Amino acid sequence: MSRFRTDLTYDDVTPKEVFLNRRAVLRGAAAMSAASILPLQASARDFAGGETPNKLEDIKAYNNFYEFGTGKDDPAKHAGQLTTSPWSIKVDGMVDRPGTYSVSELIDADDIEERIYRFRCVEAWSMVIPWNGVELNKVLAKLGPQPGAKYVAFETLVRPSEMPGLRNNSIDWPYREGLRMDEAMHPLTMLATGIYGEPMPNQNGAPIRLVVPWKYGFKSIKSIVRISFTDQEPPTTWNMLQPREYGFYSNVNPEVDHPRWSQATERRIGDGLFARRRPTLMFNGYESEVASLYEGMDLTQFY
Ligand SMILES: Nc1nc2c(c(=O)[nH]1)N[C@H]1C(S)=C(S)[C@@H](COP(=O)(O)O)O[C@H]1N2
Ligand SMILES: [Mo]
Repeated sequence: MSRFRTDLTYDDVTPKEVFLNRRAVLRGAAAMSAASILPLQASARDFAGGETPNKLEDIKAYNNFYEFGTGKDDPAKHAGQLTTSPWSIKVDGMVDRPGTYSVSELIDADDIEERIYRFRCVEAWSMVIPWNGVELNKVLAKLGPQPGAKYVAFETLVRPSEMPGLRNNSIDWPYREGLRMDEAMHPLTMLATGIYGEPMPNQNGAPIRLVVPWKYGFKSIKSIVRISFTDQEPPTTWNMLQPREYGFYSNVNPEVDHPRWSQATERRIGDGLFARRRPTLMFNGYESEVASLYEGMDLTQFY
């Protein structure tokens, strides 16, 4: 982990211990009236520069998950009915071990860790979220991408009986996202299975969702049922809808505005209505880790 921030105080704790420790802490905290932030920071690895994580209640109440409606409170209202077990994920395309996998077949419990990341939505709000999950590269390595595979594409479940938002036919379902292979293999990219040591809340993308902390939130696709390996840049939902507003890369960039609003600042959820907006950081604060992926690319063209 030395390639990341040096302010990680608990590097000697193995990921599994971190996760189990967090569960124990959480049981203790639940016994108290308010869950305290301090025990969390003692068990999680901080990739958010020491910023205070949002409260679980905020993380679960203010969401984008269009399969359940377009309102920020629709996922919390409607996602409870989603059946997340059993769950299967189809793996196909340019890969040595295609097939249909359960979550536990894809993810080794020993690889689960807890990381606090900044999360920046393209609509200029942000949160700080303690995710539980694994580095995506560990899962991809198990599947065996073939040398010709240049991209990984993801799809979300389409189940109209449980997802009222699918009636909105302005989106060509399933929700789709994709990453270039080097982005997918980057150690900051996670497949997340929980938040604050609890199983992933349905509204946040249970049972398994992507987390790419240096990109706008819409790249972090929820409730994944398909992972495909391809040599072509895959179609992605927001780019299909509004190519001028949403590019394939979607890296957080305070210097490249959305055509309809500035990306220079953001509103932190939970800060209160009159709080000062915060400056948005290049690559959401992960510049030293990820800028090299885009060397030589004009970021105003590849937005
Ligand atoms: N399947 C699916 N994934 C999705 C979305 C969606 O509508 N459907 N919304 C995206 C957007 S725009 C954001 S900002 C994040 C929100 O994640 P959160 O609700 O866990 O904060 O999920 C992303 N993943
Ligand atoms: Mo978003």
